[in-house]
Amino acid sequence: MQKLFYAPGACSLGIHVLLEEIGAPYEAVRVNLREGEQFKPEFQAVNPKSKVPALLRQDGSTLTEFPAIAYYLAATNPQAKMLPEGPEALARAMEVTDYAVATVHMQGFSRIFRPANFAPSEADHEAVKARGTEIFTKGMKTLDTALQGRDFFAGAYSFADMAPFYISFWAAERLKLELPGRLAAHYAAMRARPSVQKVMEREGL
Ligand SMILES: N[C@@H](CCC(=O)N[C@@H](CS)C(=O)NCC(=O)O)C(=O)O
Repeated sequence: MQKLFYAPGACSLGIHVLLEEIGAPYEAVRVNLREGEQFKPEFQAVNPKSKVPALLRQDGSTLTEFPAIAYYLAATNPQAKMLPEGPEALARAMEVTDYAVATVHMQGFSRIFRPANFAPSEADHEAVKARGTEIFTKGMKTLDTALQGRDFFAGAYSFADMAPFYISFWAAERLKLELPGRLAAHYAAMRARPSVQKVMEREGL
């Protein structure tokens, strides 16, 4: 059976929800990032990058990086209809997933949660966090604009909704921020889904 390596409330949340939506059998394996399990040999053997999400597939190979895993799961499970139809919708799905992960998460939120990764001197940490706030604030607005005239990021519900979902989760639950209107409606629609409720309960969120 395929295995998803995840950490509670981490970006792996989006892949965890996608797996539930797809409905194919999988095992969810918890990695305790706070205790440094990502650096232990057991996990390094699965993902030497020391990051979640990581998908260990039935053939023994591991797929990493959120956008790649999301695309792969949607593309290999067409019955679940999580892969947007046609090049335009698919390109938009990849566009929003990359922006959410590579910019809003890794450039924005990471500066706030892990300032030491961006500046060794503690004296610079407040400036790093302020820059992170600028980046994710712009990110929230950009994601909100992308929802103009649609309820879901690629038109119909798809894998494109998974990365913005964990971004909204971090903004709303960790930073206690008010989401802009369309993004708030998207987040509420996601929270109402049985897949999301099941995963949030399993992750203890
Ligand atoms: N580019 C990676 C980012 C993954 C990532 O940053 N994961 C975080 C959790 S949200 C992680 O595993 N952090 C562990 C660490 O930095 O030690 C992806 O797209 O999957």
